[in-house]
Amino acid sequence: MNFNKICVLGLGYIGLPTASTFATHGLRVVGVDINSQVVATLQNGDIHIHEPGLRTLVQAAVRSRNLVIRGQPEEADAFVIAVPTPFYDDKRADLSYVISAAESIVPHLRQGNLVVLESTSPPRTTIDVVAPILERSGLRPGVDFFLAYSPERVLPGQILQELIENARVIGGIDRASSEAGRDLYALFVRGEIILTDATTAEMVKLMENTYRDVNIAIANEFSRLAARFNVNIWEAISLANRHPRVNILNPGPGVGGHCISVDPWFLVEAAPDLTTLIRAARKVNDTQPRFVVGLIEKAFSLASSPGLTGKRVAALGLSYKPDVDDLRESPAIEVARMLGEAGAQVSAYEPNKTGACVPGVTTVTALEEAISEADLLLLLVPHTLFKALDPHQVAALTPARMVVDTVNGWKAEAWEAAGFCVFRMGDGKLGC
Ligand code: SAJ
Repeated sequence: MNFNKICVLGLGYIGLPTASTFATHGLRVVGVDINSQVVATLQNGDIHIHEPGLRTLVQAAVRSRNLVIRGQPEEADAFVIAVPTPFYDDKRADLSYVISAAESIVPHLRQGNLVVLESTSPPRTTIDVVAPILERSGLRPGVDFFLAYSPERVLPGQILQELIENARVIGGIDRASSEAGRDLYALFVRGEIILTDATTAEMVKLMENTYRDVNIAIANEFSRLAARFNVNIWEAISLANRHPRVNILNPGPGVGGHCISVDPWFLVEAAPDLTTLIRAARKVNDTQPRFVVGLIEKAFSLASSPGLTGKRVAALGLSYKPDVDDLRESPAIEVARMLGEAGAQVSAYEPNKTGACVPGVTTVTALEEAISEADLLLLLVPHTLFKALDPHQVAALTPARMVVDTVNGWKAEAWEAAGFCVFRMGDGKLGC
């Protein structure tokens, strides 16, 4: 199938890079977002998200005149839906953005078009939710137009490279739809393109992120065991990983982001009777911030200053992982919030989103401000900037002499040599 013009619905972390990449590969692309602020920002040549290389790519796409930004879709050869699928408080998938995006395509759908859903969705969403909406156009999926599911699999921080180089799974509702999807993505994907059916492709995406969640959960559970048995988990993991068939991931303050902490719930929702392990892993990762707060309480107790009330804590990092600006579902925020609720005075500094307004957390715009009146420095996210800090220079800027490192981001010996008492998460040998 040939494509001249496509519409990409949703201009977030996935949609914007995807739309821009299609545009720089010669397609005419209409990038659509329902948020008028996002539309205005992009139309003014700016971008609203932080991702290495994205600004340059978007500017090149706009300059080539192949990418235009609109608030509504229009007629095109293909429609790519890349809107968010958050969850409700009870962890059920909120498909309202997918539904509205599909509905907005209906008036513009024409014979021979291709529609691709990229948004992570519960199994059967393409067939049971998207197809019936598109049928309201009077056209039949698989007969009059092609319909496929193709998961995005890119890692925030490396999106532009992975978008092109990762293998791409395309699941059509029939063979012709899979092949139409392949023809579209082959315009820029250099990784292998593998064709399957729509529901398998949906499952593949959910399985990948659930697999990672379960693996991080076991690392987090190991970190709790290490504290109990007076073992340094970081050393233990590196030794266990010398086994040729073992690859334990890193423990930390929990699992965040809009993917790994959300997607496993879509499987739990779809089959509650079959997902005991998945649910248990979610519980371990969701309760890890509580474990971190316990560690901080322990640190103050060992320093003969028990309790959290009135304690001044400099929380370093609020994003869900290093070197990104994304705060969604961030366990670092959860830790900061819980400390505040327990009476501590938390000053949080996130270098990638200095102006962020985070409910329940006091944020500051400079590292010096966060640490200048602190009793304890709490490393929550191993940003490159934080890992590179010189402990002697930090010591001169803060009265704090205690450090809690939840991510093994700092060399304990170096910080101890600068006069800090270091408490590392997952290190049973606590104290100085
Ligand atoms: N984390 C740990 N320990 C680890 C690795 C990660 O605690 O060893 C934490 C991170 O700090 C973060 C969370 O897990 O809070 C998730 O981070 P991540 O880097 O594992 O994954 P994401 O959410 O940034 O991106 C994932 C990727 N999926 C997989 O690796 C299977 C990416 O390829 C997907 O495209 C993305 O989800 C998505 O959009 O679904």
